[in-house]
Amino acid sequence: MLRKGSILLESLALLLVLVALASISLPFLDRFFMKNEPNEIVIRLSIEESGGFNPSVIRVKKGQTVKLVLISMDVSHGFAIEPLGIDAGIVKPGKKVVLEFTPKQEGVYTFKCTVQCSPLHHYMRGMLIVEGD
Ligand SMILES: [Cu+2]
Repeated sequence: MLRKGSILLESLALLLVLVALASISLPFLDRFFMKNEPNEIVIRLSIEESGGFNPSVIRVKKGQTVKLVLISMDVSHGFAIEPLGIDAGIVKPGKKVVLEFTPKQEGVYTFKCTVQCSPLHHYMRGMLIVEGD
């Protein structure tokens, strides 16, 4: 009787360890298996309190078409680079929005969230650096 109980407890402990390991390793696996195409940049969006845009600085080449894959990790967000006339609209939780554009001018541009997503929403910004050849 006692033996059965301890086997059950050990199995439960093992299961907990496996669940913990899976939750720790999944973000790494996601990064590993999510193959980026050339010129494809994945940006994960979280409220500013959890880090905001990740990455928050992106570098692209002038005249080279770039594909931005926007993924919201929590609530609805927006994405706009106003000086370039780019607005991805709403990026819903768990949904991907893909945005393609070809920067024509070198410079440093601010991109920002356009949806009131949290108290620190107005700080949710990033930087797009367009480099020359
Ligand atoms: Cu926001």
